[in-house]
Amino acid sequence: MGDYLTPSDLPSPKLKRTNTGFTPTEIKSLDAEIPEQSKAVWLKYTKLKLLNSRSKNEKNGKNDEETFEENFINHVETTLARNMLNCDALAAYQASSITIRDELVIDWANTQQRQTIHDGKRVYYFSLEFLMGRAMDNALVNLDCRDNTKNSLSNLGFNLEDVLHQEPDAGLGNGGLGRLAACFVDSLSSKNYSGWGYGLNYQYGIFKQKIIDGYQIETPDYWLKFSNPWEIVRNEIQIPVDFYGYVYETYDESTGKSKKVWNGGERVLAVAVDFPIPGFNTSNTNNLRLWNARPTNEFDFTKFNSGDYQQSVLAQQRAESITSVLYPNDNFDKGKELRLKQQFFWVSASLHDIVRRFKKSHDNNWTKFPEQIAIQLNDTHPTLAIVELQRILVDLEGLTWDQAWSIVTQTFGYTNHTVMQEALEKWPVSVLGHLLPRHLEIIYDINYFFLKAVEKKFPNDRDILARVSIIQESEPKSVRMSHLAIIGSHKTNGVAELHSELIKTTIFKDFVKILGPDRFTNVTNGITPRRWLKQANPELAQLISESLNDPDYKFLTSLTDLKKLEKFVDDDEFLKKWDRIKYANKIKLTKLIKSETGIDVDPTVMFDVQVKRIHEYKRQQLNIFAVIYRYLRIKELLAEGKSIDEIKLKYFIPKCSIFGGKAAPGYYMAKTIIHLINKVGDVVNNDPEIDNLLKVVFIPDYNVSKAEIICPGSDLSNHISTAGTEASGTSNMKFALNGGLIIGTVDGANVEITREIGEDNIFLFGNLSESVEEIRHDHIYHGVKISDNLNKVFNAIQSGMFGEAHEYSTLVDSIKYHGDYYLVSDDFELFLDCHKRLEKIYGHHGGDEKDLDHLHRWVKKSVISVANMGFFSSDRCIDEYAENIWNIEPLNPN
Ligand code: 26Q
Repeated sequence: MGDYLTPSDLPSPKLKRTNTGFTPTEIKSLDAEIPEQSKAVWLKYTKLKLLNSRSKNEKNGKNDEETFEENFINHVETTLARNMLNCDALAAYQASSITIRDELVIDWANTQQRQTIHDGKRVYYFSLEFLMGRAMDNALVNLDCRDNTKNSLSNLGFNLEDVLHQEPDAGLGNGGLGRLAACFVDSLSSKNYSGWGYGLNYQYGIFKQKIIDGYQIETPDYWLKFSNPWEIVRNEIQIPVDFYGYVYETYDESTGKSKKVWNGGERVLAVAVDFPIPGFNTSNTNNLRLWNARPTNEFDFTKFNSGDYQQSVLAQQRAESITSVLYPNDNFDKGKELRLKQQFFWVSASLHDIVRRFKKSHDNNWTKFPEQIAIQLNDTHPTLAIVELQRILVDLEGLTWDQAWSIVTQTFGYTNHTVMQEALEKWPVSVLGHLLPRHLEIIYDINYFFLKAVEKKFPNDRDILARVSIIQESEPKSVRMSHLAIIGSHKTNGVAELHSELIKTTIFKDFVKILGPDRFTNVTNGITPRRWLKQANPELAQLISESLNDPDYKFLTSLTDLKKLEKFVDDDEFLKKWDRIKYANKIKLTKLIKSETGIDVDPTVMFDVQVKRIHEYKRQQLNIFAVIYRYLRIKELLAEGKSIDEIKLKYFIPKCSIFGGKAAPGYYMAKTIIHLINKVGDVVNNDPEIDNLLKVVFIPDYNVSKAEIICPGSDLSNHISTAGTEASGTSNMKFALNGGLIIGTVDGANVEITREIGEDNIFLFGNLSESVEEIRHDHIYHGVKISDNLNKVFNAIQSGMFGEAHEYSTLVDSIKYHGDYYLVSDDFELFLDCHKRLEKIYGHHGGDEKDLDHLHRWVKKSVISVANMGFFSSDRCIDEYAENIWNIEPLNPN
């Protein structure tokens, strides 16, 4: 926490100042020790409220623009050691960021001090991923100083957009789960909660994707190349984390009982790096603390003395590899020891940091721990935190097992993000026991006590014990992290209603029987409207602000206000303005496409988008097969002598299919899908007969910053996962909030989006989740039925139309001959039909303002959708967690 105001020239105080913030009593005594003369000097200049200082906005009579310019130039000349003559856009970005950060840090220090004095409950969001994207634009939006900064930069000779583009994305996540964590910390600050994020400061974020010859090539994302102006390295906060070693039992003289001692074999230091998280329209500024792994100064003297100096140094260097790279798997569990090491390093450092802060104000009053602290586990990745807290309390603090376990379970909540078996985390007992021998013992004890209770409750059911055991008696024998997470927390939640129902009735149904239905709940995901509306789509946000007569953009923290937009649905002038903004956003997207792929796209055609991680369950293959079908059919019609105009009028509206997304580097099938999309693009886009009827684009290296351009520029987006597989999806919300319509299956949050916006405003198709199991069974026993249309698509692929046929045989065969697990064949015709339906409604728009049909049919749906998306703000979501799981309340800065 903020160890602000520790001036070296203050006389050394009697009270030891630590880096866990000051309690009110400490402030008084520290204050009393500082000579009045020195205090006067501090008070003259400080911006912090610690010493009852001046208000933060007093700026010596300068206006905001002048203040920015002065601070900017100061940072260019001193911090960056540059000057007017050699200040390029990168330097301008760095100086701007540090200038803005200076503001943030004051709010942040004041917030931390206020929270410490208030001494209320705080939530800690443990996530191995925070997919933050760019920080500068977001800070400008949340601090409401974008216009001033734009003017100042222009006065200084720079263009704000160019400067913003210098910032690399903070890509510390794979996809939905990581971006959700980023939206959550934004909402925690904006809604005045005391909430910190805890994670890892990877040196390499999610890889950069290049497309070469249609293939995905991964290159490293060294995002810290030019240093990171947003990070505050807290070199003084160092927490040792141990691995390996052995456990022994000893007699504890103080208690007269025996106790376990873990003697670690390798020690690594966790060094804190803090990121201030600004709230929108509030000075509440929370902290995101990410850890760097650093070697200790301790040396392995056994190795040294045996002459193995080199080895000893190498082991030290090994330490840094722990936080070096983000694992690039999304929804797939791949058990590598380094990943487990990352997990323990992170949760152990975070917990010791939290416990240290707790002990400072509450000594050893452990029963207060769950009244002061809530910890949310973002999926099972931080599950070891349950075991580590139990170890801290029992082995290090001397609590009894039961006392400790009660504290542990009251403290933790667990969020599940998947029902798919291949994504549920399991660790071989041997791997876990080698890395963390004491933790494995504790896991066995937790399991023993749990199974004993289950046996008591269900004395005649032997099978249930094997099903719910934390230990899976498989080859290799494994630890099921989800079982441990459920047992060690007081609430488990899913991330959309359908998903939360599914976990209760399928993968965790035994736990519902044992623990009761109240241990499970739903919190439907949300997104932050600051980034995903104001920042990504300033024109639409402005139109909304004007139409709602809300000049301060209050709707951004009260998103259900959007409902008032409904009164404009029959106002043609309003619909035209709305449509013009969409068109302008489509033009921006065509520029991105041109610069990324060289392809010219006509902005008047329908933009049909699917951007997300590439995964068989998300079914990009279904989409590209439908595109191939469309191409083949257009070619047939042309061969029959039909003109392009006739085809446009009677068969297909002109459209551009836009794809984007990364495949996990080891995921062959996903990479094949990317290759097919690109090859189809090559053929279609270079076919001189096709005109603007069809284009196929793959935007390389899809990331948060590109999503900010793509979401506002789509007419239609695809959320077409096999029913029951996508826990929630959050990009569906981003598109809908920006006035795009959705084509989707009855899956994840699509269900609730439909409920909110109305079924006339979304295009749903496909088999339902309750039928999936039966259909799969059918595929295996009666074979997969391929329709004529789909067969034509397969034949085209197998004819070599899109490059070597054998490159796609695994993909095609998985459907034709290997059970079509994701039901592509079952949903294909339904998908085509759904397209016919929605294209009739879209009409032959062609960007024509006088096309009232398009306005009244399509644009009207767009307005109604946006008007009813208020529910999907991550603010609502955070309020639900606060109320139902964390039991915390906001702390207003005023
Ligand atoms: C596990 C073990 C080893 C290595 C990696 C992983 C791993 C990494 C990332 C497992 C899963 C993930 C990410 C999962 C994810 O993003 N899930 C998505 O979460 C979103 C937010 O709740 C949902 O909207 C999506 O439906 C869900 O797929």
